[in-house]
Amino acid sequence: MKIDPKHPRALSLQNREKLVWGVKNGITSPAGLIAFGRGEAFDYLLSERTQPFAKKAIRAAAAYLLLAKKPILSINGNSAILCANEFIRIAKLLNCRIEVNLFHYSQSRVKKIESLLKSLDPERVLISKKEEKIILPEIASKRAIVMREGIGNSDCVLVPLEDGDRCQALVKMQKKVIAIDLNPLSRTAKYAQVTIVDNICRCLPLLFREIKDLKNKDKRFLEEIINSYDNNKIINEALRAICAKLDDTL
Ligand code: PTJ
Repeated sequence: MKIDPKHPRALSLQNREKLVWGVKNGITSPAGLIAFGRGEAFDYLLSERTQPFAKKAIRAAAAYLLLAKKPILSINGNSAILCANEFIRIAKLLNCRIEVNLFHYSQSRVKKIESLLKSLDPERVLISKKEEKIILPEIASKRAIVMREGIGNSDCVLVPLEDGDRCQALVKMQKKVIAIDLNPLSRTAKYAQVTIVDNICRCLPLLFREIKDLKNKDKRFLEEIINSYDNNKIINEALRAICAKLDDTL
């Protein structure tokens, strides 16, 4: 479908088309369309803007990723189809890799997402290998299947668009978890060390810029950002923004 760029909801419509294309081509899971719709509902309540609390979270996320010894970017079918280029840019800047990790797991979809990323930059993708796979404990879905060299040995994981037990399990394993989730009520949002309550399409370019700005700062400067960051406060600010939006409308 051709979308008129002057349409007031052009961006959202373009993203929907990308996801539909992703489903037709075996990259995105059909359930990804539903997940995207849930995200859009929250985005609407957040005025479809990157709010100040999201900017604070983006800064803390950049500090965590820069301080990490072995950061990794986890990608699923939705984030791959919406933002593969941004993942590659961030991975290059951090000199880290991207690992495909799926809820609706299938070997074929893993391969397709890996190929998509490989076509952009083969060095940034952690290609899955049978002998490298391990199963993380306390995860009820196939998201538990990870690569030892990737999420397995990482100390900081970027986890976009999921609501589940993986975040909790990763935190329990002493890893730092940065979530991107428009739903501030989700389990992932609650358990992550940093929750970016924003649309992935808006916040990843901002995260890239923030990492670039902070890249040459010393360790103490980055630690101060983290020490003064309070994720519970950020979640509360997000919830208050949603309530204020509803109050204004009533
Ligand atoms: O590719 P797979 O198999 O790994 O599956 C991916 C989905 C997204 C289908 C899977 O992880 C899933 O079912 O996720 P949930 O439990 O529906 O959670 C997705 C979360 O992402 C929800 O809280 C949504 O509000 C949020 N979300 C959806 N679209 C966006 C978003 N957050 C930020 N930006 C978005 N564009």
